[in-house]
Amino acid sequence: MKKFVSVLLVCLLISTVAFATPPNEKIRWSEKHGTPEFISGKLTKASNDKPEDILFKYLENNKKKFKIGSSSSKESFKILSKGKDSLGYSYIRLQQIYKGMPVFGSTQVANINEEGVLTSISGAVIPNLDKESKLKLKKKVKEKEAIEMAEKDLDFTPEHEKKPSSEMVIYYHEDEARYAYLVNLNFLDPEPGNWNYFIDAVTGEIINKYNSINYPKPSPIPTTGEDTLGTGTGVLGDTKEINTLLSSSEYYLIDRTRGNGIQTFDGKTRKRLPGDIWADSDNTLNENYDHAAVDAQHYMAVTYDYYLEKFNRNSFDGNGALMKATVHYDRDYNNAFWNGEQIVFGDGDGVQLVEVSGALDVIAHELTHAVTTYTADLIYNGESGALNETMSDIFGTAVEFYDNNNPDWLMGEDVYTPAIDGDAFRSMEDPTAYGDPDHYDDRYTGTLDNGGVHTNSGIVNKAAYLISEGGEHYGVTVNGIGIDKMTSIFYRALTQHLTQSATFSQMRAAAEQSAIELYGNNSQELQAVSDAFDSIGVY
Ligand code: L5W
Ligand code: ZN
Ligand code: CA
Ligand code: CA
Repeated sequence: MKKFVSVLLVCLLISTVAFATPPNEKIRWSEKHGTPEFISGKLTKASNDKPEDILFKYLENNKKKFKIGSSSSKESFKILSKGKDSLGYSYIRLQQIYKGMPVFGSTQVANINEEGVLTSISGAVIPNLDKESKLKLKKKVKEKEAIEMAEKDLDFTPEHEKKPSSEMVIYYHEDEARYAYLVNLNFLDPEPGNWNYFIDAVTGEIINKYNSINYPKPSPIPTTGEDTLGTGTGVLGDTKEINTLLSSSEYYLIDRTRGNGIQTFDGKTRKRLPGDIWADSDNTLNENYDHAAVDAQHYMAVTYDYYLEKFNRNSFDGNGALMKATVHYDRDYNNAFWNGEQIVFGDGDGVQLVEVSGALDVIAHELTHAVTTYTADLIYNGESGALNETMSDIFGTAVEFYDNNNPDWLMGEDVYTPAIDGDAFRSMEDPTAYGDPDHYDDRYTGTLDNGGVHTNSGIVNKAAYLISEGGEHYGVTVNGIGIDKMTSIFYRALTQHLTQSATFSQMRAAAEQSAIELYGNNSQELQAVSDAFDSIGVY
């Protein structure tokens, strides 16, 4: 009897001290890092502790899984942000750190439900940093030298918009971790650039570089006056309402009725940002030169309304951030972009493109880049960069359907090649129509376009299309669930589960987890997601 009691005691002790595996724990392991990239299930017992305490206790108890060596979980992760979602989950975004330094691109996000149960944690951790030989070397390069090396590499002398900056990070690249300076060079002339350089802090080698455009803050503009409604003619000749501000006898393209505002600026065909706040004398914007500004102001408002109505998201940061656009940027400029602060629209050359703000899907695409920055912050390179593009195409298209004025699964058709009917930049229904892949086996593996971010977006674009509309693809049949459910799943994935360096495989896990949370374990919605990802060869 005594022996039985002591065995029982030992068993009890083991089950409480050794933290038995949760019964429904599901782990997807990162092939690259050998650490979990997505864990879901009832990972902890219900608790009244603070969500961050629940998370850090879990991390501490699971240190071996995450391979963080002898450091404590608090020494290995820092909280980046936290909040609560519409289903009552608390989410916490983490940054991996090593000896107090951030590990570039290694962010994680955890979800804790209302009962205080940790239900998911995603984002692969870079393992065994204490065994990385290059992290034992002495740093020899000075910060100033790193900036000079990056500037020399540009092979032109830019007119800087921001003072070149440098930050020391741990950079994991091609299977090894090194100390690197992350140098940022930001300029508009002779061409727009927001270059990130990774310079080895020991050898001075340029390990990697990429351009993710970003610009400075605008000059002050009128904030007082009377909120008014103007009318205007858009790029395609249609009439629409626009929110304006009457101040000192001028009507400005300033909408104060949405979040912290929506503003449109005139670039006056120069390469300057933001340019001058748009002013009109009579609140009727029907001159040819006005058309691009009318659409920018109106379509930003439609995009704002979409995110608020569908996801209760107040502007791109969820906190009412001011939305800004500059039209008439440069001469004949065939592009539009989000620069980290605002949208920038060229007038197009009239052959490849007309004034780019005439396309609602393009405006919503660009503003979604901002939503992404404030949520998963998908790095604009390789697979995470292609996912960043996919998110912008999905919500660009979703806003077009929300506005319900000839919506389609094409991107930019309203402004693309005015002399040719029915074409576009891209198609989500059939990416191959524009040379983009619709299956993982056909992905682009070169280095152009940040590793093909606008090409490989076709792969998950196709999956998103199939989840919504259904269809057969490579012998797999997907039963569509409609655009509202499809976008709810991708929005949840973006805001609750995806992280900076997410891969296509993590995208699948994030979408499936989101479908489970929204619609249940045995739902047809989950089945549609799984089938669609099967059909594009992403597992
Ligand atoms: C619109 C068509 C392509 C959006 N940006 C883009 O990342 C686009 C630029 C202008 O894909
Ligand atoms: Zn884009
Ligand atoms: Ca479209
Ligand atoms: Ca066309």
